[in-house]
Amino acid sequence: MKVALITGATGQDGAYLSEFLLKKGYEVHGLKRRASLFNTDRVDHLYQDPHEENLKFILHYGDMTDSTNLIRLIQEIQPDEIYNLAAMSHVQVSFETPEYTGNADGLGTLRILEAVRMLGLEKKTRIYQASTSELYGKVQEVPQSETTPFYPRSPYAVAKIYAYWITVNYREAYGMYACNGILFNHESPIRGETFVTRKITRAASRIALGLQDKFYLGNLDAKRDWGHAKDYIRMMWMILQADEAEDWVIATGKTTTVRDFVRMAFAEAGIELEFKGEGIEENAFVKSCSNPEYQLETGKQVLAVDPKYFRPTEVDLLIGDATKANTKLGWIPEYDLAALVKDMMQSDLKLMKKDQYLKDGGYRILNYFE
Ligand code: NDP
Ligand code: GDR
Repeated sequence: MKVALITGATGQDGAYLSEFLLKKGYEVHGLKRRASLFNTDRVDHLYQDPHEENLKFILHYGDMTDSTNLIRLIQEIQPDEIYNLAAMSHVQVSFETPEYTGNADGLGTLRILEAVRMLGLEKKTRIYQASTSELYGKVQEVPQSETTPFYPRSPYAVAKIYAYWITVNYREAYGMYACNGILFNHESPIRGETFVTRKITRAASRIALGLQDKFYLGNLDAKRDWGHAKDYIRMMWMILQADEAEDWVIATGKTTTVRDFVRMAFAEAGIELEFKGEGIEENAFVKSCSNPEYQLETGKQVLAVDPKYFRPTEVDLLIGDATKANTKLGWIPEYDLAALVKDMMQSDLKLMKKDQYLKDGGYRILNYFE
């Protein structure tokens, strides 16, 4: 039985990966942070009472900023594979917390690599590093592949570039099996609520159900290559099963504007939108509503641009070339963008109905505009 350690096990990817590895028969250890409330929603369905015997899913308290903690855990767990997914992963927030982001995302990766080296596990433990299309930043070349030069545009991307290169360096210097997965944006029904896709599917669901009037976004022109997290976590595992330790781009090869993602999400609820104006003057209105369940008037405004969501430096266009992963590892994504939007909208419409029941029961419902 293989043993895996997943940092960031409570995040979107960590939750899907934990489930995936458990199904493959792994013993899975996850790092979770201490919080003042329970923060394990995404993995609660995998939870096992720690008093049981033969536990297969074990969560440990830890933090990427605490070397002693990471060294002790790796020594105790002796993992065959480490998936380093923990990170302050929000690009806009990294402009507000640049030092912490550098520490957790950049130095945190060094701490994992160095712990494995110090403990003499270089030949036993394989390491996956969660690298990102944000490394490409300012467009140098499209589509972006393993050979495209980097030009990071945020404290997050700069921290991740350190993590990328320190992973390559430890591979070359110490012969460690350490790989970067350069993953383009991937989303799901359990995506964090403040990333743009989930913000949109939540708002579209709430507006359809009459729980919210309108919502606000920043740059509607940004283009992203969006895939489904379930397809991408499968590739993380495939990367660590390959004969050679290498770096891999994972992407769908298609790009879409934020504006079109908004259109697709509302369309999933039977709502057609019309966009008017440009830049910070841009707004979206209901053009038609074909779903008799939702009482939306034609002409009702549902979206406005708020410059507070503009980034000091933006990444305008991401589109990935995953030919190497397709041909060498046989990775083919099962979801396209339409299937992803459908999955997210179906889930959020169901989830938001809970709020509708609460509202009908007289409870106050909060709208989140973050
Ligand atoms: P999430 O933000 O959903 O999850 C991040 C995880 O890291 C959470 O479990 C979080 O804990 C944990 N974490 C954050 N800071 C620390 C810390 N200091 N110590 C320990 N744990 C910490 O991210 P995703 O699942 O979407 O992404 C996974 C990884 O992949 C990240 O490294 C991200 O940067 C990278 N990535 C993501 C892409 C995407 O499109 N999703 C694309 C490319 C790369 P908590 O739950 O307590 O907050
Ligand atoms: P990104 O994802 O920055 O690509 O990083 P995010 O969903 O935050 O932004 C995508 C694009 O949408 C634009 N945008 C908005 N973004 C947010 N969050 N909120 C808004 O209101 C809004 N309006 C417009 C952004 O400007 C941007 O252009 C994600 C994270 O998962 C990273 O951890 C990961 O490395 C990269 O994807 C690949």
